[in-house]
Parts: sequence; C-alpha cells; structure tokens
Amino acid sequence: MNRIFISFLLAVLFFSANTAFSQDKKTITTSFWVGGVCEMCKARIERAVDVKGVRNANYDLEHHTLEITYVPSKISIEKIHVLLNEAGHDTSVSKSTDEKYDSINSCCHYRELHENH
Ligand SMILES: [Cu+2]
Repeated sequence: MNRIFISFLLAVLFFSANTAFSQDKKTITTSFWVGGVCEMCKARIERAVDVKGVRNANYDLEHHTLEITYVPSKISIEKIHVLLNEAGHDTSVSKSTDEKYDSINSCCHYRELHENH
C-alpha cells in the first residue's frame, strides 16, 4: 500500500517537474537587421549575444541579419537589442551610441557602408 502511494507521489513529482522543464525550454527563433561588414563584426555580434537564455545565434554577413534562438522566460528581445548596441552595433530596433560605435575597429564602421548603399 505504502509503496504504491510512494510510486504515485514520484509519478506526480516527475510529471510536474517535467512540465516545468518543458515550459522553461520554450524558445523563440527570430531574425532582424544588424549593421555589420566583416568577419570581425560577425564574431563580435555573435559573442555579444552569447549569454544566458540565448540558445543559438548566427549572423548572416551577406544579408546583415541575425538569426537568434532564445528562451523568452530568461531573456527579453529588448535586452538582446541592447546587448548588440552595447557591442557597437545598430539593429532594426535601436542604435548604438556614437561612443560605442567609434570604439570598434575602423574597418568595422558599417554605418558608412550602409549609408552609401
Ligand atoms: Cu567588422
């Protein structure tokens, strides 16, 4: 009798833990424009969002888009844009400060390139 009850309890515990786990793992994949011109930009952009809550990030140099998979319960999309701005990169949503932009290598100054196109 007791053993059955314990097994039942364990089953309930396992089920609820499992539910919490799958909710926690729910991810969103999205992509948006990020200013960048070279492999150094790509590395900097991907490193900037290599934080807790981000599962995967891939910057497409040709199209200037970042595809990112993140866990919304752990990090917000707004925070992701801020991290990119802090690394010196403008996004479709928000801009980097001139100070941060100037601090990245001059060969990475994508604003000139994007203005000319
Ligand atoms: Cu660059």
